[in-house]
Amino acid sequence: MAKMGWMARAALVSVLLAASGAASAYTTTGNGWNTPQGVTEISAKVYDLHLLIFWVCVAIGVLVFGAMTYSIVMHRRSVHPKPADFHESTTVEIVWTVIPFLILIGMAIPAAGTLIKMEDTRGAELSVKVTGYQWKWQYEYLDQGVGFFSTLHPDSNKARQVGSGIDPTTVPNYLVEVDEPLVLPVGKKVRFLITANDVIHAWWVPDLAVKKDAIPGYVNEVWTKIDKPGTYRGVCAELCGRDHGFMPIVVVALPEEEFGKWLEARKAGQPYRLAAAAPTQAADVPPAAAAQPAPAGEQVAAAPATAASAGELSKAELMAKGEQVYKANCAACHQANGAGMAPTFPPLAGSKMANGPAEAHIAQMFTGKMMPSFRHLSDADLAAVATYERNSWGNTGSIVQPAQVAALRK
Ligand code: HEC
Ligand SMILES: [Cu+2]
Repeated sequence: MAKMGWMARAALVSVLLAASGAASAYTTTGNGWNTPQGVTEISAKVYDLHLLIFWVCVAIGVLVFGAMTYSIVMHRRSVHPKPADFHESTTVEIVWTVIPFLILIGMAIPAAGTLIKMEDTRGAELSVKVTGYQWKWQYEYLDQGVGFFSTLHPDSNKARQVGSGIDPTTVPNYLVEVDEPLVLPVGKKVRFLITANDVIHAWWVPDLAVKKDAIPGYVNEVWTKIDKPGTYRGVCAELCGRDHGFMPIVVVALPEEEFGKWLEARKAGQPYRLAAAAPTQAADVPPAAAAQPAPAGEQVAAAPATAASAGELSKAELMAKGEQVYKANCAACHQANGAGMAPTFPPLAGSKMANGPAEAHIAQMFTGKMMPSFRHLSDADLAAVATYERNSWGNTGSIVQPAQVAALRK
């Protein structure tokens, strides 16, 4: 074979590097050249299966292309001007039917074993409902009464806007970071109930070897048991509309005890803070009240956030949190500047409700008429977003505390 020129070689290497780089950009256990081994028993099995099938393909490829090349070279017209003229050999036909059959059986046995294991959600110790939305994920811990939305991190979101002027390479974990990750315990069997609220999405985290369609009206089941604490990233894997590329997944796996602490804190309305992902804070938040980024792998959530008495939040805290909740949940219809979109979506700037009694405002978020209900948000999130609406765009409403929301939650 002719020697490959250095240019061709460089081109091949860079194509391979680019391809592997794209595939491994957000896996923790990938080596850049292969599918990741992952951090679960199933992901290890999937990896082994992948390599097994890969080598079977390589062997078949070498044999088939070897035979073909040999025939083409050794039986070319200049050597054999008169082609052989034979037809039908029963023996050959039986051989080339039986061999592929055996190869298929040989691959199906380990594959079926792994598939059956993947589907076996029995004995799960924790159930999380995962709902895909255009364009975010919702996580609900079914027996713990905890639930929240997980959306693209504000830093990535800002940088991705056309003409943002922000160099994406300066944004940590660009497009694979979220405002609040899914937190899971290590060493526990976690069952996911995966569905969607609008169109088909797919929940995919390569390091867990979990990839399942999220289909409106269906609940798909899948499970994982993570062996190693860490942060594992994924993306929506089903083309789901304009912002399909902007609904990443982040799973933080914590040792059991830390997970328990997180759960308690989350029940009290404290979201998990990723190290590199302190949400952008409103300028008027005093440093003591602002949630500080935690050192890698640690959670701030467990620590009491402020000196405020249990459950009570300061106005600055409510405003900062409220702005995030508003941007993630309300701005699509009511607009970031509160101006709404006539005629369907009323302005909140100057709105009677936002300037009137808090009760009606809270009730509106629980049961809108045309507006979807937001009762799945936590008391703290609803209190914060109400406070934010009541004190932005010239509005002069009272502040709302989580307890007020809780009292009206029926
Ligand atoms: C899908 C669009 C949509 C989203 C998202 C949405 N709203 Fe609404 N909102 C409406 C519509 C439509 C109305 C008109 C009344 C109704 O249908 O209930 C409304 C009315 C309101 C009103 C009453 C305004 C007035 O003075 O009459 C408030 C307050 C409000 N929304 C708050 C929120 C909050 C808080 C959020 C986010 C948590 C939110 N909305 C998200 C569509 C939306
Ligand atoms: Cu999607």
